[in-house]
Amino acid sequence: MVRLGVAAALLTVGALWWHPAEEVRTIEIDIEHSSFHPEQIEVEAGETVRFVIHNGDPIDHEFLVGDEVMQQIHEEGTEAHHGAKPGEVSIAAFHDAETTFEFDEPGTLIFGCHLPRHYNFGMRGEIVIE
Ligand SMILES: [Cu+2]
Repeated sequence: MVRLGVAAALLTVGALWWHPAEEVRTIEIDIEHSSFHPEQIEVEAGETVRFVIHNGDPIDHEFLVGDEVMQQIHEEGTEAHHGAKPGEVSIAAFHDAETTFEFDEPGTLIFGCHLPRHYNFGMRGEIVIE
């Protein structure tokens, strides 16, 4: 009976492990000299992506996913720290951070940093959702 129980447990773990809906893709993003690399990302509608951001700069940065309107709100806003909302995270100098975001609909979104002058300097990238 113990052996059966173990086999059943292993099967359950296996089923969860391989279930396609559980799949989360990891995309790594590097920050160097106040710009993101890569600057363009392609994802699929319905996909959940875990972004791991490596900040190689001696200053703090942010990684915020959203549309043009959202980016403008952050550009004018004063939120000092990010981390609680999906797709929004602050990355301290020479540190790594991660955030997970689910893309529902096809279209284009932007990721950007809104510390003073960074976004207009070009600290942004594009996410194409297919
Ligand atoms: Cu920045």
